[in-house]
Amino acid sequence: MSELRIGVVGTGAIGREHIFRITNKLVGGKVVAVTDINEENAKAASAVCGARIEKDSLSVVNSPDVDALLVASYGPAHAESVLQAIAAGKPVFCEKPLASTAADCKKVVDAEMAFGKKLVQVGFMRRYDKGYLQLKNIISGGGIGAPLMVHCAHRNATVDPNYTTQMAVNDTAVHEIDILHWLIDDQYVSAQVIIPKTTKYARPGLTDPQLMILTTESGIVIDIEVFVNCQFGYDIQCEVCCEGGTARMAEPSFPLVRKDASRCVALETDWKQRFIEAYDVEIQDWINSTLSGEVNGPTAWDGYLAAVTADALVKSQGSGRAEPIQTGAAPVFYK
Ligand code: NAI
Ligand code: ISE
Repeated sequence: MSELRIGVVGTGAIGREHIFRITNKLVGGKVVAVTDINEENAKAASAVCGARIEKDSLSVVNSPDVDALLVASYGPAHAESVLQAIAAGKPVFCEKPLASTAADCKKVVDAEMAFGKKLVQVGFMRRYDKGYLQLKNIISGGGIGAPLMVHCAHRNATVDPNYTTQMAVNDTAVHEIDILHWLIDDQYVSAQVIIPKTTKYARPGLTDPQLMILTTESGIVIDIEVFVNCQFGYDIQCEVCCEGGTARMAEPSFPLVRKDASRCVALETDWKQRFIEAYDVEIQDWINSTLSGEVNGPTAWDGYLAAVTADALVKSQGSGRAEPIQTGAAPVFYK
């Protein structure tokens, strides 16, 4: 196969971003079919790439000219499409979260293992981001010793009115949940959420900011500030404090401007630009590996680990206590 013919389920913000990059920037992939429960979004996506519009996810999966599926619908709808793709034996890239419950993630893991070959890649694009890769190299190189603590911030300027307190975990912190265990090569054992004073900019009923604490098997403590109405920009921070030094992720580069008796450096305003290179590398890698017959990005098991950890954090949002995390060892299939 020299070209991967892709069907896309979900053509909202990131669905259209991925369709645009596959069509105009990357090589080896072509979007041939799209579907969305919102007809206008499907039409807008079709206008970007010329793909036909199918009635639903199953009709995309079962189209003979669709080699692989890209799922960018709403989290609770992901598992159904991914399971359809596995049933058809077709590779599938699924945006995070793999599913909105650990139980649904487990269904995907079980179905994939029963099929007997990896078909699923989860959209944890930070694993392709230069800043995190640089941190990983420094830490695994051993030059600054063993990690003891990790300090992170995930700040959005604002969020949609339908964003909920639980989404701070499932939609937002899920990126840190995935990237941090990969970065420090350790397993989470407990999760806690501490609720500070809520900002006046949060819509009524939304708890924002939240401070999330994860501890690992070896005793590393991680704090993640999730603040989705911070007003000033899109700001992702990560600093790893080790026995012999610290490593802080490089900031995206902008010119230093001197003006009005101040020195200013711009910030990104949303995820689309902040991680644009990571998304490009991620989707190109998915196309290449799928064409070569070997899906090799973040796995369904990674999606399951993230969901189990997210469940513990959500439980702690209610209890205020540190909640245990039990995932069990990764099946040999995923090692
Ligand atoms: P969105 O709301 O802009 O788009 C979602 C689209 O899916 C909508 O057009 C909606 O009508 C459609 N949809 C919902 N259920 C469907 C179904 N059953 N069948 C077909 N279409 C369906 O949301 P956005 O921001 O594009 O997010 C989509 C997914 O991508 C989410 O899971 C989100 O967490 C993830 N995401 C990942 C990012 C990353 O950094 N990796 C960034 C933004 C979103
Ligand atoms: C969004 O869904 C994403 O995945 C972005 O990467 C994240 O920064 C944002 O907080 C989420 O809402």
